[in-house]
Amino acid sequence: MRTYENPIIPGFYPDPSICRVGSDYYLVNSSFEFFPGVPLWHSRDLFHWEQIGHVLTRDSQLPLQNCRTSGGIFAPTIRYRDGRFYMITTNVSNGGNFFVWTDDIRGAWSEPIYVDQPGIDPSLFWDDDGTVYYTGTHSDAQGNPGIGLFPLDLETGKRLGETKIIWYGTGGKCPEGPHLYKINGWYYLMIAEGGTEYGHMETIARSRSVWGPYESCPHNPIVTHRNAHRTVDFHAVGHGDLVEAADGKWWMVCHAIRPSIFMLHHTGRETILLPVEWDENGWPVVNDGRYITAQMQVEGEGDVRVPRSWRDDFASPEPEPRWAYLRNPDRSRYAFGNGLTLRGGTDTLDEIGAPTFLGVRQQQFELRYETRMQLSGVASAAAGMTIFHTNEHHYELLAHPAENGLSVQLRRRVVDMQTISEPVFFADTDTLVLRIEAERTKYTFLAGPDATHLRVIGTGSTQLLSTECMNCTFTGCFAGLFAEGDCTAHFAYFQTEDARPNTQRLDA
Ligand code: 6LW
Repeated sequence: MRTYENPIIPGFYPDPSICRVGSDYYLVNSSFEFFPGVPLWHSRDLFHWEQIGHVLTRDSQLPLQNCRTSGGIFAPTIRYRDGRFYMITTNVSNGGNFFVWTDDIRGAWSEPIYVDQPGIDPSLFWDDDGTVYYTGTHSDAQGNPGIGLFPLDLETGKRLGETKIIWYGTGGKCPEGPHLYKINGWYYLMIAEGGTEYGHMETIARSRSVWGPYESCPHNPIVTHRNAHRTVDFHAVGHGDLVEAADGKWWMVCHAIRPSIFMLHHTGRETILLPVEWDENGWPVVNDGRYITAQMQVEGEGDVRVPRSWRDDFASPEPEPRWAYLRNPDRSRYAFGNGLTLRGGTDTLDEIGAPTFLGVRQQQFELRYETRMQLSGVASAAAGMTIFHTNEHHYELLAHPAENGLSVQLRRRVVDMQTISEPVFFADTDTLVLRIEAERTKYTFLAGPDATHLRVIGTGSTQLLSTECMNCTFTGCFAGLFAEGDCTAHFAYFQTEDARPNTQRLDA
């Protein structure tokens, strides 16, 4: 037997969609107001994933200027057909539903081709006769939400027929995240229902015609944790996509949340992997009907651990794919190669703007983040390291240039509350080591002249950076570097270390 860890892609990587080309798997996630858009992953075995880049890498593909928190890019779908990859998604803040394509999965993607269809969660399906169909959310004339279908011209993005609702789901709210599959002569339509919170579920129906009528699976929902006890590893399981592996086995990727404490989560909706069997009546059974766990046992050899520690010295002229900007960046304020240099601008982390910010998604509860920063500029400017969820929910360890040294404080913003700690002055230096110790329910912020002489500057609760404390966010916490105002900050490295006690490390 093989043990693998869920999430297979931890951190704020929601709404996964997957496709297989030979023995290569590709997976994409939604990305909202963060740039580049639609993280793109590759695997050869469904368990080990490498981010190979993003799909939307140009401002012309991804206009996010001033988009609201949790605006921008909603759920994507990735599909492959006749040598070409397609990714279809929604920019809810600018333009709506569109798709892009590429013939080189590690190269650039096309300009957006917009589709004249409201709603979200678009997907593409090729029928045996070559007709391409668009499915997505759609409401009927009475406003009842369901899943709409229409034929699509992939050259132009033009619709080739009216949208017809083919299924309303099983009665859960927000029928969404549809994907169509043709398996053994049946058209299967799998969707998410119940909303992406604790009532989330996956349901499926099938028909002999793509236009329906669709018959609901007798054991729907095929996966949900809506009735699970609060102590289970995952909640809000849903928004799935099916894939047949090269060996003929079936799997589902979907997203789930890991509460830090009851009903609160701060690491976003994360991608998990679920084994799927087909029963004697041709209906899918997910993980034998059992709840999904953090340690999954399946057939196979070799246990799989998700990496937790890494270091980036910013040696290359471009940021590694794990890094994200907030909305479209002013690239003149970033310099990579031999460390990272940030120049502050007028936007701060408090606004719906494009502050000088570069972050990585927080992927585990217990991590140690560290950097070394050299700072110069005016006393009113600031730079440092932040735990950022939205412009109203962020904590930062910030340094101000001061007369003959640096003054360090912990600034915490939670909606209308803002606290700033007493300044700690470090004399005769323009360089500090900054560290954030992340634990399940708190962050500890430290600074000092070197990694062996750090002082605690302050602490902050993870609870107040949790999604449930916000007005609808689909995102999660980042650990990031930032600069505000007239200053230049040079970061020699950014390091993430597994901070679990040895007793909890399966690979220790
Ligand atoms: C996604 C949709 C959803 O497009 O949230 O709540 C949207 N469900 O499926 C953003 O993740």
